[in-house]
Amino acid sequence: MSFSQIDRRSFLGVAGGALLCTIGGQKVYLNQKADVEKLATGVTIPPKVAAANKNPGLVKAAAVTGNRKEYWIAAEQRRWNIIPANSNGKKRDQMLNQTIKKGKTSFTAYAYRQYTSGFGEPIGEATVPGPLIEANVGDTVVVHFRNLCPVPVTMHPHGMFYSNEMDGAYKGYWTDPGGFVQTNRDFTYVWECPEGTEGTWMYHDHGPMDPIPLYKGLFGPMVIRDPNETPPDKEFFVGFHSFLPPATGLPAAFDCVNGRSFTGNTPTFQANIGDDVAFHVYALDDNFHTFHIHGHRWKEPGGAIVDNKTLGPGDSFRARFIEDNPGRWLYHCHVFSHLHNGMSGWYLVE
Ligand SMILES: [Cu+2]
Repeated sequence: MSFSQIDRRSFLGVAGGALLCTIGGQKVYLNQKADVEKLATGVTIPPKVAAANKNPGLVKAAAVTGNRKEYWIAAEQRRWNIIPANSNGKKRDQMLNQTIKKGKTSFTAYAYRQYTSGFGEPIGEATVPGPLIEANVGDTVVVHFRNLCPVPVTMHPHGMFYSNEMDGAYKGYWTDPGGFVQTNRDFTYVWECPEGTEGTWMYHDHGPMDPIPLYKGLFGPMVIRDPNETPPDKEFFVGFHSFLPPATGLPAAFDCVNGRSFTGNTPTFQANIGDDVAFHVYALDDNFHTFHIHGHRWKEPGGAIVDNKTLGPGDSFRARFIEDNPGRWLYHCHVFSHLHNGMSGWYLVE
């Protein structure tokens, strides 16, 4: 079943809908609201986490072996509008030039927010997706993480190298403290970027409430650069994901790019003829997506020329090309039910 097939009637219905996950013994369905705070009360604190709560000295700081790249990031609650109204008070789909009628579009999201050193000052708002984590090959990324959400959440990276303790994943009885960061607690993740980790990646919550916090907005882009490679002139980050009723409490499901839905609300990217352009693309929900840019094509590492690339859940890749085609272009997921449920945006080339 596609998320866009979840209509208001099935949302309000008592039964039906595919199983999304089971948390604390409770089943969560794709088409029903879920109370994540209530679900959290059914989750037992794992023994290593309980022991570390009593004796914080049990959590050993991981060694920093490379050039230190440091971040302070909190997970916070904030109101998030998937389709903000324009200056005329209308919620619009610019691609089809029509007003969107999907009812309420605001909910209380969970979002990552970057701070200055020592959690001194926030650097902007908490956002969906979270702040870009970037490093070079040879760096060690140190993320000081603080959970200000009402349920245990974490940060789990793709692409990097890390020890078992730095996984940021809930593993039931075997969970380490970094995989179960409780409300108002901190954890410091240390992730390595040795040779072979260069690429486009992402990070996301992988705590005991997984995947509900991710569906509430806890994910973000990550890039590890090869210092020998010329950086692109323009680069864009495209996160394909969805906001679903169990996470938002909203009646409708939304297919999104970077936290927003429908062309004009999703990011509008801009480049000039001759620019060396990089699109960093990742997908994080329960569906397969395809990334397509009208009027453009790029070369895969194997040499194949593509203009439409499939991504499964948790996949990521980079499309890089020299800009050669002016115009107002669409970029979008080519699964039609996703495209027409908001997974598209503008790419403007002058
Ligand atoms: Cu899609």
